Amino acid sequence: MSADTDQPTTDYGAKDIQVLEGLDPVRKRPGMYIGSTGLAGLHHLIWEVVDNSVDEAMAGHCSRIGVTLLADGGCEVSDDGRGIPVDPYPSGPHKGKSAAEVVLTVLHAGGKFGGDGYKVSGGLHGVGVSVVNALSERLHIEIDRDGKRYAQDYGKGGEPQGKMSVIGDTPKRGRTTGTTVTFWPDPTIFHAEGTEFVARTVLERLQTMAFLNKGLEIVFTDQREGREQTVTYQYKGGLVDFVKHLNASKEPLFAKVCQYEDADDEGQMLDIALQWNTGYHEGIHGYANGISTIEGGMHVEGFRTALTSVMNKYARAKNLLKEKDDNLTGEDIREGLTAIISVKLREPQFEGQTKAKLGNVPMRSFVQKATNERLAEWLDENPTEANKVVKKAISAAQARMAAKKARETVRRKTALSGAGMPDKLRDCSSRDPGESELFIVEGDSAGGTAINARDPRTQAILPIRGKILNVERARIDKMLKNNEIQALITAIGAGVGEDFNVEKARYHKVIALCDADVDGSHIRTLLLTFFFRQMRDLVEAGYIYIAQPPLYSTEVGKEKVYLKDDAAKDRFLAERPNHRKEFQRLKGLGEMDWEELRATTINAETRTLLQVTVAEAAEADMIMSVLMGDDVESRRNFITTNARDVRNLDF
Ligand code: 0RA
Repeated sequence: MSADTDQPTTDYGAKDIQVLEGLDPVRKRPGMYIGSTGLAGLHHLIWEVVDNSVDEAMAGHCSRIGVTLLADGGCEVSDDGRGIPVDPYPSGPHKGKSAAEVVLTVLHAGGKFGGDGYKVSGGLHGVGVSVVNALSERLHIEIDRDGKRYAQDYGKGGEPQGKMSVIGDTPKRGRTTGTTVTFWPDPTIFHAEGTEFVARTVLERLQTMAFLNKGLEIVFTDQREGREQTVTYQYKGGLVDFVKHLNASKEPLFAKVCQYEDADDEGQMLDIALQWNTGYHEGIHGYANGISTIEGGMHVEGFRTALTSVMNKYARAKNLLKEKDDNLTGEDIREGLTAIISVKLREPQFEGQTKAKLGNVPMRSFVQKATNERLAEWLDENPTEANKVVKKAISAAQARMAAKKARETVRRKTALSGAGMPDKLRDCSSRDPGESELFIVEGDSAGGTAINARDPRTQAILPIRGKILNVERARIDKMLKNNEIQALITAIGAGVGEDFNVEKARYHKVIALCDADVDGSHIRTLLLTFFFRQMRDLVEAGYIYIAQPPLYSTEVGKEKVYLKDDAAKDRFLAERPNHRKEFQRLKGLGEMDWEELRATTINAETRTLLQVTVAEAAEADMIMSVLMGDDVESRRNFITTNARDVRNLDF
């Protein structure tokens, strides 16, 4: 540039400037590329490599992807695609390197070669395999193409160890083209949580990928010692199978699944499937380029808008709505709906707190238009099913109005009786929610003991009797009529359901204190379900806890010793091999006097509390339904297969 004219002085322009980015920035700030260097980031490496193979599948060139966790800690991802091109660049900054080497050593190289044969799906995972190479201690690639097998190795940080070279011929039968990437994560990068992959995490993601890519076969193999297993996912029905899978633990309102696809010339694609169940909760799951959009976004917005409008039009056309001006709300219509909105697009923009909300505005009208047309068609073609949906929405509307009345009653009661606290509540004297705790205690007698055991300044006790209503089955209007629930809502003081405002909560610790027996665990689960459904923000704020009364007691000399659980008992025995006294299994809170209860369970200095977290709302939604719903069989299956993974729910 010349300073006085601000014009280029030669025809040397931006097109000629080659910025070669090495992999150093990735090792300096890994979080920028993979989100974290914890377990989530570690698994991100797998998603990144698998996404490339899925792209090849989406382009129609790959039908099988294998993911293998090797006994030595590595991860191998193979596909039967065309194989990444290996011919050397004839000129330019990468002269002599193969395209594959460029993909593995140059940041953001993915979409920039191979003409339009290869489009990177982009998004959160779309940072490229070079990032995986940069964060690995070692990486090996093998490519089958043109009858030859090519291979290349990379060392720590993605340093090439020699050139891409032919190591033999491709097998004469079976898979003759494809790419296999094997990497060993660098332990100096993932030092905090280690480099051990979690099979369940990988399986969940691969299953979702298989649902989202109809027909694609994904084979997971764990070769690690003692954990050997092989699982194959392949869904001929794609999203139809996905929706059926999600509704399997519930009772579908009808067997049919509504499904439609669309694409335009801007590269926008959609694939949507939906089915209602007889439950009351909404489960709309959005994906953009295979990435879960937990916070929703334009695709989900477009779907919801169209759904509300189509259903109202249909109900009105068929004279199913009594009042002329009475519309079904979106919420009424979405009650019991399970839907998958999967879209694909160029350059997705992920926004929101967790970068899990799709921001591309044109996607809204694209989904809206397709849903307006195709869902309306589906309703016309399936009148029996359409009728059931409308009926369900109408009854949801009635329940909504009844619930509003019930809420008003609760509110009025609160206003009338002065401070308005329930009779059974023994409140604490502090008015600072930050230091106040509410113990919900099962049974009046244990309640009495807890009242003596507490610190009356900061600890409130609310005894509840019997089993509170099963909230998964009960609609909110019924639930709100229940005395125990009313007392709970009033004591917490922050409203309920859509009116709930966590900032008004009177306690920042709400602690379920239940017996260590079957009834106790049932009541605890019911309480958690209620909090999850109706006071979700309380769970998300980390205000819900589970008290842990001890399971055993024994005597050492004259002193009574309490042991929290079997592990504590084992530790105790290991330390005192000569212990001869009996262990008593404590069934109920009632077996302890108030001093014992204080020491073991209530006193903040000596107790242990479990904090209840909702890490994945969608996951928790399913767990709650399985645990509380009507399908006993799936409940039993779920508990036997996942018992160790649902520790947060502690049933
Ligand atoms: C660009 C061009 C071609 C294939 C690929 C990329 C490709 C990339 C990956 C990454 C993982 N698996 C893959 N498989 C293929 C093919 C160009 C051609 O053969 O015409």
